[in-house]
Amino acid sequence: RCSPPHVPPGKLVRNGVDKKAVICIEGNIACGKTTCLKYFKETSNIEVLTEPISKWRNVRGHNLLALMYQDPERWGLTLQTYVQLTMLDLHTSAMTAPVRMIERSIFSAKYIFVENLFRSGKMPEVDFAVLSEWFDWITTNVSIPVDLIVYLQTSPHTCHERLKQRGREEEKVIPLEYLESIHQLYEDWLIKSISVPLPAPVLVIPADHDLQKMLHQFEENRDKILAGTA
Ligand code: DCP
Repeated sequence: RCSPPHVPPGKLVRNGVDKKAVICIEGNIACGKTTCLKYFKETSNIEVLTEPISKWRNVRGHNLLALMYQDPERWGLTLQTYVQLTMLDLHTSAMTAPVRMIERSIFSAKYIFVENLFRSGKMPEVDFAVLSEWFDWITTNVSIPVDLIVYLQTSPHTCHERLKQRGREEEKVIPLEYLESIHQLYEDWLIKSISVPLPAPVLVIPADHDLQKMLHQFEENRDKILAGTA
């Protein structure tokens, strides 16, 4: 994917035709995705789509996120089916600006969170099979363009500390081991490139640092990120 020097960030050109850029911000729970999205939303003219967590906490009065953390065997499929729907909705909505930044993606929902539930024995194989069939159908039949993945790479320990600090009620039961499993899956996917396909090139940003340093790094990488190139 090339972006010639005379073309401003966010205006990818492929075969001479202007193209919009879609950037997914990925990383472990509490790695700082919200800070990254907020920074770019405030300092550039782009469209930012945050994870529909408020929907997951209230589907016609039901808190699927809380149910999943209380009893993953019973409610993992329920939450992840709804996550898949809400992420599909985000990916397929009409773009309102030349550059779109999305918090996570339908890909990490499947390759990281569903995979983790299954591998840890918390999701029955039959539930995993149904989610996989849905995912395969969607990704075969629906266009989900992604130009760049920005990976906010943290240590699980940092995420655990940030998680405790923010004190989101549903997440109080999350142990360090859970964050370690999510971390491992992210590393296998985005760094080692094993196990599952990469939908786009990856730009890695070390994200264990304090806020000031993180903002500095976002600024340093601004042009690359907004151009959708790694
Ligand atoms: N979650 C899940 N399955 C998914 C996606 C998310 O179980 N497919 C859970 C993990 C978290 C919650 O949803 O408990 C939302 O977490 P995120 O890490 O996505 O969002 P944060 O607000 O924690 O992001 P950050 O702190 O990086 O800004």
